[in-house]
Amino acid sequence: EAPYHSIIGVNEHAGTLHYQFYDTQAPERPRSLLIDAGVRFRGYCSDITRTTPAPDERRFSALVQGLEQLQNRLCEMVAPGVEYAAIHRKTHQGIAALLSAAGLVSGLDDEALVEQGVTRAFFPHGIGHFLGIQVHDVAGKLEPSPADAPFLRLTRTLEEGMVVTIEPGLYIISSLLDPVLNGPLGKHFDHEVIDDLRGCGGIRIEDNVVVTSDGARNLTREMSG
Ligand SMILES: [Mn+2]
Repeated sequence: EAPYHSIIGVNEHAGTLHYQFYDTQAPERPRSLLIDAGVRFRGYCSDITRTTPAPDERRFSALVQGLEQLQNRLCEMVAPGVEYAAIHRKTHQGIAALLSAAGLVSGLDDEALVEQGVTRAFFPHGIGHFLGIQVHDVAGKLEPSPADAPFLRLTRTLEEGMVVTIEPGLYIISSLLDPVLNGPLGKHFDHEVIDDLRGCGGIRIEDNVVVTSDGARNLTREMSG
């Protein structure tokens, strides 16, 4: 009853958003595990992601924890009358703060990290999508995606009864990150730390949230206690 093929990535594969090549050997040193999976129930889909660091991955664990705190704050933003794109923008600000707090970047303020496209190199997809009888339910896009969020599938103002995913991510994807690391902003990054994190791939944390009359219910967290 899975509504889509589960994405299960170990180590550097955790940073591949939708991959199709599978290793048949377990890695010598497990560092991270990302599971993006769901179930279909009475015709409706769920779409949940969790990332688990290996116990000895202190730096990666701290990043997972930081992203989880951000994800909780983003879920709390869900309410009727809120523009979904505003939650997406908040994500970029939060990731900027996290990159600095974790020591990956220094000497650039949060605003610059967003404006210069640094946060987009770490978080290249949208904050989420509608969820319903399809996993990426039709969003009835009334407007095109905003210029600063071209991959955002949903651009509507939230209304009671809508169900959305909130799924911030933070990935070490060489094809996106290396141009930034080797560009004019490169001196602001801790290359050694980032190189080490490549082996952990990335983080995504995704919950399913329903808009209520005065706020939201996080269906995923309710079920996981
Ligand atoms: Mn999703």
